[in-house]
Amino acid sequence: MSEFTTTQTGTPVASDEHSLTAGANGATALHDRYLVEKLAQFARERTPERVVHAKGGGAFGTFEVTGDVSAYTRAAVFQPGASSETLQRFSSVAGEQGSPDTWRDVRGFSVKFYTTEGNYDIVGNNTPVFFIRDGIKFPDFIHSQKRLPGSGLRDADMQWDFWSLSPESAHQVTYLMGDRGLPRSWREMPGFGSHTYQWINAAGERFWVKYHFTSNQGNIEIDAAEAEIIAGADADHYRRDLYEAIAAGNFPSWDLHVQIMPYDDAKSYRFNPFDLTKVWPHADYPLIKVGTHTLNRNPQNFFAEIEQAAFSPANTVPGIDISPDKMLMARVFSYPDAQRYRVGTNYNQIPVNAPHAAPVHNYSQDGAQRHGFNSPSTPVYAPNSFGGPAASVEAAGMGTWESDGELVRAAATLHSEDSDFGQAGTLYREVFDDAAKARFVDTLTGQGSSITIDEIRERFFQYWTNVDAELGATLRVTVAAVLAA
Ligand code: HDE
Repeated sequence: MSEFTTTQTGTPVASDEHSLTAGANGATALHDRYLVEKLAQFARERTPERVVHAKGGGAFGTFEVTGDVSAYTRAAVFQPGASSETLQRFSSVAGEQGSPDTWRDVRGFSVKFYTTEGNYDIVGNNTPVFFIRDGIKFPDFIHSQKRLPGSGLRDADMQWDFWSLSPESAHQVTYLMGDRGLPRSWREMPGFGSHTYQWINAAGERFWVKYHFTSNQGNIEIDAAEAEIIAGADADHYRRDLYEAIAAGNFPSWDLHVQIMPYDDAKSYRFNPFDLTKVWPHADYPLIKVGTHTLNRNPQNFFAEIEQAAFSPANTVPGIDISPDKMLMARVFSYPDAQRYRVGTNYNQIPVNAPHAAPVHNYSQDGAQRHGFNSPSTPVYAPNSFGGPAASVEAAGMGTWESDGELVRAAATLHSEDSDFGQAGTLYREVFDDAAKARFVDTLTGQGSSITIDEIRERFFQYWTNVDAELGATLRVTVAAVLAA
């Protein structure tokens, strides 16, 4: 016999099909506890979706170190020969839970390493840069990409109004409107930590670092027409592709590389190395291989293990820290804040978020849904004289940097070659081949002709002229032709 149905508290119930009623045709009794519990539980099945990166999917995996970067970081997860369990989540940024995977967008690329020194998260994207360089603009940027409050529709005018008034977005928008905006699958795209992070070695020496995950499946993109067909036919195309590949034993993998900048180079480098709208040319800082990340286990329960997963740039481990990137500093506040709201105060006690290879010792207590706790003999405060956990600077292996100055609201001091449009122009001219350039012009022609306000369309032309004068001139002609048709 199979098990019988019970209430949430384990009591057998009498029926899966019939409510308790006064006679077979009569009123339903409010004291049908099982009916009430079942409906109440159902009404609470959803937590709020992520305000950005709502649509996604993921899997568990293994990260194996094959290189030797011990000269740059003491982090156990990156020491020669180390192997760690991982969780990865991929996502789109702007669309809601049910939105089609193949809408043009940046894709999220989050990896949680369950290390012996606690969880380490790299929460990046499939592009190495971002639209803005100060977190204070993020809510405005996202509002402009989401939906109008009245019609509930996405809107080219507000998207291009924001972008054309925020010239620092040009590099990322060039990636987005190029082929990188439409990967064929999550398996066939790269990932980047994007920000500059800090590494600290066993001797306490500091380095600046950028992460690159290169896909062993190659980088494969689809064109806009194909993306549109897939969006209609299978909104979950990427989620299905990943799940089916792993279920069939076809495990996707990425090699993790880093670029390392000596600590003192940051002061005099030609670009501000903490500006998230810039890449570091490989000629200056070549890629160094760290190891390979392989996804090899599907979730058993999408909600418990993927929807409730909480990734955060605040989750660092000894030998790894953040940098003076204003975006990154805003993010280390924002993610745990979002997760306390979205998942709940004790979100880090949920199995997928709790450390799997390191113990937790601290004085946090109580709060909704708590189920992990210290023994009653552990003191509830620090410092104490009863042998409770004590903090250790040596164990923490934290990063530092010098900082001095008045409290101001100002852009970072310019380095010699800081410019909003320079690297965007290089990407267009030197990285895109002729076919990619043609697709890019097509996409931008569609974008430019969907702007309805002349002043914003004029700023759109100026923005692309600043990226590349010839490109700007071409768009004036192609957009005019569409509008005249
Ligand atoms: Fe996020 N972002 N973000 N973001 N982001 C979130 O976290 C935020 C930024 C990224 O798979 C949220 O738990 C701010 C850059 C990914 O679960 C939220 C700023 C990059 C994911 C949040 C940024 C990202 C998120 C939504 C500007 C790439 C999905 C709910 C300072 C380098 C993680 C949540 C997953 C998710 C805030 C900018 C990537 C609200 C304030 C830059 C991949 O906390």
